[in-house]
Amino acid sequence: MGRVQARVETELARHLPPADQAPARLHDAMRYAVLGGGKRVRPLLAFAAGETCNADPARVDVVACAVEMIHAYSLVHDDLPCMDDDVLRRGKPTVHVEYDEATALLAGDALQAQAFQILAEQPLADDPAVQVGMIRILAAAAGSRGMAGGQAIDLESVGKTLTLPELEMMHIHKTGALIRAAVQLGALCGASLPPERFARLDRYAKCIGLAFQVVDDVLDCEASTATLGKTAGKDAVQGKPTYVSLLGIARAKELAEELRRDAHEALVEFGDAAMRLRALADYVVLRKF
Ligand code: GRG
Repeated sequence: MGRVQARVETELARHLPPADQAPARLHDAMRYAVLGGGKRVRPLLAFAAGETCNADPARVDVVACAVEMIHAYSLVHDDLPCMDDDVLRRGKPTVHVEYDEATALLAGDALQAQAFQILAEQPLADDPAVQVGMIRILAAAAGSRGMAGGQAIDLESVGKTLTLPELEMMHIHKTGALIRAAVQLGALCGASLPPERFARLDRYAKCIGLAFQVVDDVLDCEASTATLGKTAGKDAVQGKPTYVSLLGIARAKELAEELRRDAHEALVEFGDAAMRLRALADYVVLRKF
């Protein structure tokens, strides 16, 4: 993990505009939002999925950076006063606190655009149609039928009681869509998989996407602000429906375990090639921050 995290940090720094290039304040804010923090779960998943089909790591670098830029943009916008209104992210003041709201808004916008720019500019597949398909996958995952749609459902559901299927639908979009895209794009950087195998990878990604959110809800209750590097306990304060509020903490932990088992199950046919995907399923569920 450390090796991939360090590699991704270098690649992200290379793919972001230099901080001294005009408009310097915007570029500085973009780099502040992306560099020097975060677990890099989505890039790790892209690399691990790439390994299952012998992907060229130089290609995976690009999709890993693009997905992480979309993720970083979503965090910057999510922290704005008009959304979650938070002051702490990755152990640092949020972008609108460190800079200002307008800069944070633009930094998020520009990170989203930069993600698609690098996906379009760099060679990712021998067949151009596959590369266009990869751009489409990220666009769909980030858009109104993916992450942004999930965020809209989230904002609408504050103070409401959701059913479990409704909560799941929200998180499949808000958190799960980008995690699925990370796995799919990593795999598409390598030799093409038979549809049945690709579907199994996707099944794995769906399971860990949900598990990630279940664990996030548990950690929001159990971990401290210092450990998380973001404000703990906010879900309850804001009256947000979560797996913990719906199921209780013990059942939420069981659900995360079930999803971890399902994720492993989806990978059975992959043998050693999926070693790192298995390890990441464990990491997502057993993590402490
Ligand atoms: C603003 C369009 C838009 C979307 C925001 C992803 C998201 C949607 C908001 C983030 C808020 C949140 C707490 C989501 C739940 C799970 C999640 C994505 C947590 C943050 O991801 P980590 O833990 O963060 O991978 P790091 O900092 O490690 O990269």
